[in-house]
Amino acid sequence: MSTNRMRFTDRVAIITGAGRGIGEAAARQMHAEGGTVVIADINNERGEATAKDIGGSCCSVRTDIADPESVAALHNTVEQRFGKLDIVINNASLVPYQKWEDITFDDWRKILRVDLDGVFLMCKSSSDMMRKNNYGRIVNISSNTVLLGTPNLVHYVAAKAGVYAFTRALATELGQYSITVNNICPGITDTDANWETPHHEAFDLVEGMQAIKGRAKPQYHVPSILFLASEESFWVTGSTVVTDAGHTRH
Ligand code: 4PL
Repeated sequence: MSTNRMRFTDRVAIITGAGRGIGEAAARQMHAEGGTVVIADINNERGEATAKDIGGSCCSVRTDIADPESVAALHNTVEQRFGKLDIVINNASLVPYQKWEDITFDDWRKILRVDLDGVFLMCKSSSDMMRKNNYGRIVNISSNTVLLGTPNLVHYVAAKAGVYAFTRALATELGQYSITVNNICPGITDTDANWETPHHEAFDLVEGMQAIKGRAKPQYHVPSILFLASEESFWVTGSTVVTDAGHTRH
C-alpha cells in the first residue's frame, strides 16, 4: 500500500498520540510523502523514539491534550519551529474497557476529559493557527463504536460520539476559512491500546461480522486518514469515513 506521490511537501502537521498505533502509522506515511510531522504524545519516551525512528524533520513534543497549557505550549513550539500549521490529526485517546456496573463518575470524567475535551482544545488552538493562512485540514479519529453501541465502553462511546457530532458542527464554522473538518470511524484494530485491557474475544466476534475478513492493522486506516489530510479532499467537510471492513456497513 505504498504511493509514489508526495502529497505533503511543505505541509506542517500535528498528529496526537502518534508515538504508537494508528497515529504512528499515519505519521510514517505522511513523512514518507514529504510532510513535516510533529508527534504530540503524552508518553514522551515513546513519542521521541518514534520520531527518531522516522527521522528527517519528524519531531516529538510531549503533550497532554486535556491540559490547556500543554496544548498552548505545543502550538507555540510549532509556530516557532515551523511558522505555520496546515494539518492536525486528533488521534490520541484512552480506550478503557469497563462494564457499566463498574464505571464510576470519576471514570466517566477521565475519559470525557481526554477523548472529548482534548479534541476541543486541540481544534481550538489548531484552527487559530490555520485561520491565518486560510487553509487547514482537521481529521478527528472517532470510532465505529458510536454506530454500534459496543458494550463495556459507554464513556468511550459517548466521548467518540461527541467527537463525531462536533466534527460536523466545527466544519460548518470553519468552512469560511477553507479549513475542512472530517472524521474517521475505525473498527477494532490491532494496537497496543486495544491489548492493554482483557477483551481479546472482541476481535473474533467483530471479524465474524465484517464483510471483509481479517484483523485490522493500524496502517489499514492510513489511506483514508491521509486523503482527508491532503489538499485533494477540499470538497469534503463535515464528513465521515468508516474504515471497518464493512462491520457496520455505514
Ligand atoms: C468495534 O474503537 O471500534 C472495540 C475498542 N470494538 O476501541 C474501539 C470496536 C473497540 C471498536 C473499538
